[in-house]
Amino acid sequence: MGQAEHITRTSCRGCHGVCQVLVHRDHNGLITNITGDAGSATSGGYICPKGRYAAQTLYHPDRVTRPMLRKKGRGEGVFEAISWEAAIDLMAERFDSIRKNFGAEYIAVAQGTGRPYTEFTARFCHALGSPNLVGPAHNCFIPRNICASITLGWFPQPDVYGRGGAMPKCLMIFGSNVIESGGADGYCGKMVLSAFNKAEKTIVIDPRATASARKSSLHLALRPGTECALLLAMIHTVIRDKAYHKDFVEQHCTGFAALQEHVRPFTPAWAEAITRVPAQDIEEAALSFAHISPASLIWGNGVDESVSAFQTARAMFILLALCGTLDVPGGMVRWVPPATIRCKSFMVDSAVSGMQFLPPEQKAKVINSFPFCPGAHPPSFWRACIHGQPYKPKALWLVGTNPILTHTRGDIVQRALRDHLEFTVCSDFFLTPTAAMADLVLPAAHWLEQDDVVYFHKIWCVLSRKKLAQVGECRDDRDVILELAHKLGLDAVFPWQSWQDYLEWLVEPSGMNFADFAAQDIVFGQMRYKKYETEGFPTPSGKVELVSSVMQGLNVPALPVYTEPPLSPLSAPELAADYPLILMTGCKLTPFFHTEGRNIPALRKLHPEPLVEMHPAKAQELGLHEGQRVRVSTPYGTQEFVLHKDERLAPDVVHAEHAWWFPEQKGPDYGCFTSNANLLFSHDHPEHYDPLSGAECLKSFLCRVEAVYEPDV
Ligand SMILES: Nc1nc2c(c(=O)[nH]1)N[C@H]1C(S)=C(S)[C@@H](COP(=O)(O)OP(=O)(O)OC[C@H]3O[C@@H](n4cnc5c(=O)[nH]c(N)nc54)[C@H](O)[C@@H]3O)O[C@H]1N2
Ligand SMILES: Nc1nc2c(c(=O)[nH]1)N[C@H]1C(S)=C(S)[C@@H](COP(=O)(O)OP(=O)(O)OC[C@H]3O[C@@H](n4cnc5c(=O)[nH]c(N)nc54)[C@H](O)[C@@H]3O)O[C@H]1N2
Ligand code: SF4
Ligand SMILES: [Mo]
Repeated sequence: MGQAEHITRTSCRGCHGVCQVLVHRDHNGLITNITGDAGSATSGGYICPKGRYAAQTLYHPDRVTRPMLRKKGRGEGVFEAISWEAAIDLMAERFDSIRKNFGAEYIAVAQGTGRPYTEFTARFCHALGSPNLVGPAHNCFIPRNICASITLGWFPQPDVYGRGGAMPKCLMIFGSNVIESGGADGYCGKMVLSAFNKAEKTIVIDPRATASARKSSLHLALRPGTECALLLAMIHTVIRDKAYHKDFVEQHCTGFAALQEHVRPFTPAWAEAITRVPAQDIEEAALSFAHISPASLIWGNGVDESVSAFQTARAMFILLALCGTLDVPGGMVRWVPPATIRCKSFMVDSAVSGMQFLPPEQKAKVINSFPFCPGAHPPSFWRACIHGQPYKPKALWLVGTNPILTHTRGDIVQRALRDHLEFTVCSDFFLTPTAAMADLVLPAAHWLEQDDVVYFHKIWCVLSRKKLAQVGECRDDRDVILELAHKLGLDAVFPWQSWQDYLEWLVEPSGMNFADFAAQDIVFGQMRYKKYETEGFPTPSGKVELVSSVMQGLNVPALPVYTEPPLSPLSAPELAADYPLILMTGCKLTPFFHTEGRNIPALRKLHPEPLVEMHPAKAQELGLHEGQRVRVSTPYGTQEFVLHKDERLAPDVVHAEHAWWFPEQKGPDYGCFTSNANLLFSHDHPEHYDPLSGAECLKSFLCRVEAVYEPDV
């Protein structure tokens, strides 16, 4: 390898991607190193292992580099390389025929977490006329987003950058571990840590004593799944002690009297019995959040993956409103995006998702019975593929997702893909367990191979991304979507000729072309605070709806109520006798992004095996030792993990990692059914879902842990 001759500033997309990084290339253009960018306003020089070793994914020998068509049975692993033209022609022909003969709802598009392609996958699905966009959103972030839109009309974000001249004085981290995992939801762990270190009061609400919990002023180690009860008691306290912001509540909220009445029974003592958090700690957290201003909040999957997910989010937004922290510097703000770059995030402008192009009669055909679940409800969708209720989808395009591992019941997902769907396409970097089932596999471009206007989540600034490499025939997902959309006659929704053409259109109002924009690297929005004083809140009443009129209209509880997890020591004591441990799954791991990274040597070395974490005292009681193979069982499945003692947990709470597969093992399964935390859950019990968002209780279940018998020879 020659000496590094070029260093280019770009932005990483190894996770939700907020870090600006420096990519070092040698004189042959080969990427030799990736480092943090100390001058970055979004990441301050941070880089995590996923970013640092990104070129190991880019240049990986197992990467899919050409479109591949299945030649033998599904999952037999025999593919033939075909041209892009043939691949796109085949998709256009199959999608068109299904659309004409059966209806567009029979074609579904599946996508993963927030990734570069998301604004175009949704748009393509809706343009085609299908409501069946399938993704992990019901368990992640989007219920909070939808809840925000009905409660206050926009999604408040923590103002942890200090650009408005104030940093949060009180910072609450609630069911999020972004400081350790590296980045999430548009926030870099380092920037959150720096705000955390500067705050006068820090409150961490997490069943585990995470790094931030250990450093916090107050750690509430609640029982998993009881967040809503905790929040109801915090609201009770703030109202009881008249600690709420009276002017804000009087001028900008509806329903205060009803709320006051509603929370009267939810005392800190009531919540202590449910959450295990001492009543005085609940009071201290509530009063600190109300009195130490500005107060800000980082929250995460700890609140999403529960049967109370939507009501928890409602309670949280109510607390934010009562504490008067909305849209103040250092509080929970509505970012102002750069005015001269066209919007590219459907989180900011729902029109980007193309939902307006979906006819109402098609919208009604969505496979989803939950009022606030976006797109298709994945468990319902996979079951529909097999049982045909309400109908049997025929085609599926999976773009950047590995649902055999990341959705519950990968066995059902695999059956749907292998035995039921008529035509499946998977766009990915690798032949994952999911891609191995597909009829057609498309080689996706990696972020190092993409030019982009980086907008998703980072709505206080927009970043640039630059194409710095090209491996084989890998191609930007969005460019593929554009070509296919044009073949299917969807030009009105996709008026851009090519990806490059779209990028030029996005930056056009700024007077720059894409090259100028890319050279500038970052464009800031002009932040203004307290915009509600002149604009109100974009809800039906124009105010923050403490009592939600939208929920009243749907005849669902319009003030937050707590639901006990369906499998818990309180709700199912008989079951708990056999399954005495509370199971949390899928807390994010620094070296991996969900299923990604298991085949990257530098990352796998950092975390070689699938772990289940347990308190040392409990391990001792069960006679289990560090590094031992153990079975984790629920009433719905048994999977194997390696035991890791972890003092951060309560003695009756365990954590099993998610998304484990073993690319070094034999396909098509690559060991994906051995240590798959998502095989421990069930699909067919309605009470296992949040009735409002369809969220699943991935962080509050019951299990037992036993040694795997290993014969002594
Ligand atoms: N039990 C349990 N399960 C969970 C969770 C949990 O906490 N517990 N967390 C859930 C959450 S929060 C989420 S968001 C989901 C995530 O679920 P998914 O988004 O399905 O995550 P991945 O499995 O990483 O799937 C990504 C796949 O896309 C490929 N890929 C990456 N980038 C691109 C790209 O730009 N284009 C294309 N075409 N392919 C790409 C990767 O190689 C990988 O195979 O998992 C959920 N699953
Ligand atoms: N390195 C890395 N970074 C990632 C990802 C990744 O896979 N790897 N995934 C990305 C994605 S898609 C997402 S959605 C985000 C998610 O990132 P986070 O929101 O941080 O989600 P988790 O790590 O799943 O859980 C966060 C914390 O919630 C706690 N928790 C568990 N159960 C409960 C509970 O019942 N109540 C409460 N209050 N807390 C609980 C856990 O102990 C954990 O510390 O991370 C993103 N960033
Ligand atoms: S935290 Fe995310 S964006 Fe930052 S370097 Fe790591 S993978 Fe890249
Ligand atoms: Mo997520």
